[in-house]
Amino acid sequence: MTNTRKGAKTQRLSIRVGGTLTWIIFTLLSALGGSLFTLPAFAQQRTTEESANSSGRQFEDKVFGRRASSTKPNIITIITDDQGWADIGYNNPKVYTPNLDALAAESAVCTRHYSMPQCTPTRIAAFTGRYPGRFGNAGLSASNEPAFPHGTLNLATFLKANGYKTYLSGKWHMGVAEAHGPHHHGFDSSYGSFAGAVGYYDHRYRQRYPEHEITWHRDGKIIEGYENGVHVTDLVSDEAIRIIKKHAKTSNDQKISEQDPADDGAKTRSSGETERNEIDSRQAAPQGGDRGGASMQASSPFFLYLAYHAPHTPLDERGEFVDTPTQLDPDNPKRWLNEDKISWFNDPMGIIQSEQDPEKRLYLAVLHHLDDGIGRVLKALDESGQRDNTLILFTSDNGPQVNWPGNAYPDDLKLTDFNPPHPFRGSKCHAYEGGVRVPGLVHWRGKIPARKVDSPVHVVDWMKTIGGFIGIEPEAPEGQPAIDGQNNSALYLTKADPPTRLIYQLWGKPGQRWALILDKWKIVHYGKKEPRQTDWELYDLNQDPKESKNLAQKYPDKIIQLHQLFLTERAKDRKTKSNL
Ligand SMILES: [Ca+2]
Repeated sequence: MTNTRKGAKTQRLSIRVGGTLTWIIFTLLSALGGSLFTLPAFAQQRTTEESANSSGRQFEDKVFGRRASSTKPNIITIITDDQGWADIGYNNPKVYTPNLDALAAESAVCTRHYSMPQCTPTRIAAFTGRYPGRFGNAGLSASNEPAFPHGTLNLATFLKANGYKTYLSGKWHMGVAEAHGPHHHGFDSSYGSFAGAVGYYDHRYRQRYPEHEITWHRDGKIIEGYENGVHVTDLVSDEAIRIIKKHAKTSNDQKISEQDPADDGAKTRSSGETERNEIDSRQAAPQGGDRGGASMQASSPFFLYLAYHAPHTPLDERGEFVDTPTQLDPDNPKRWLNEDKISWFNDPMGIIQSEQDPEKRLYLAVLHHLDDGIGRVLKALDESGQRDNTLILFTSDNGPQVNWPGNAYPDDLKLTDFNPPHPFRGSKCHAYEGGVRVPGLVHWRGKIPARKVDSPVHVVDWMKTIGGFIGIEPEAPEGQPAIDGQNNSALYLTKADPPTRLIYQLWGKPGQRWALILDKWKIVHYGKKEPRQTDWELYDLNQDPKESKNLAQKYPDKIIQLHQLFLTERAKDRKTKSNL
């Protein structure tokens, strides 16, 4: 009955097609909050209907229409956990991530890709297309509370309503009770943890939340034994690979494997669990067009939300020694026990081995393992012939964790300054660049030119941008917060002029951290009370990406302008304790 209700909700979603550039302009004007200041050249050039119509036709030809593929691409959104801007090889040669670097070499590499300052807020923004404050205060920092109400338009319900099979592999953390799990928010299949960071080998949440400690599930049902003993990066990657293989066409281009992703994972579960999953999978079939068996499934694209737990603490890399938690070697306290025999601590370039600090070396090993998992997912796309028809968006949920107290999990290590140095001010949970400026890639082989994109983009853009790629505009149902963000598909596909970009940052408890970005300008304030105009720091991110020189005194008019824009954004937030 639950699934029947879910399907009815999905069908009621209001979807509007077309008018894409007009919509971009509307979004831009809305974001700018009216005529508070002179529109930049980009906006001025496109404010006439004639210009919009002409450009719109060109845009739709390239993006949605005759010169583009008429087949909707598969979509994979990859979010890693606490991977900072410098925790990837293409930004930092001291990090070994060859698969991500190879992906970057074929992608739009977003040099100013923003997240929110922490896990749950970023996931809300990425998944719903709204800033987390639109739903209430509960999602302004990492939270176990429900992140948004049932029925909220999100990537899964949006894409499911448009013919996609929808999958989650990995971390959810947008309401960790079963009643608010991903299986209630549009996923045909979901696998991983309801809660946030888990132990890498036991897949349990933090000990101080006993009601949420057992969290590893498939389709909302706790998996007996939590897949104990298998590294979380491998579990999440293997699930993604199963999904990709499931959607692969066979040589006759008609049939695909009828094997459900749940089947391959049955080895570690009871037969009863597997039977329940098969039943649930059938019940969760989409309402239209995908009920006729394998040949029908072959025509359905898939959406995979691939949310890795790594490289979040507790860091733990055991290799083949799965019964031995990561620990220092008593005979050589600068080395980890068995380190030389664990492949993740070793790479062909010798990059990881050359790091002298064992804690940093452990972190690099975690990144190496994560990169390997993503590489295996990409390989599955290649080998199944689906790479060219798969759009991939990659980012991290926030900046790096720098220190970790340990003891939050069994065998949890205390770590001090364990991240590689990174070039920005602040780290995880900060509104300064170090907390929110993260790696970002947009990849669609043969469609998106490989290049650097230096204009600011944000995960809150994903909903509208994906809508742009598939030619369908997501629209919030009546009574729901309007969708934030902007459609960047033209920016990636056609090298269109970057629009003026406003980004709104807010992080919650215990103190409030506030920021707003308008292109190169950024205002920041830390304090529990709502910021007044006189409270802001001001930075020029082009000249001073490290945010070292406060220009508030020098440019008072800029402060006035950005403060007014901040007030416009803040007025859209729902200032309630709960998100429900
Ligand atoms: Ca995180």
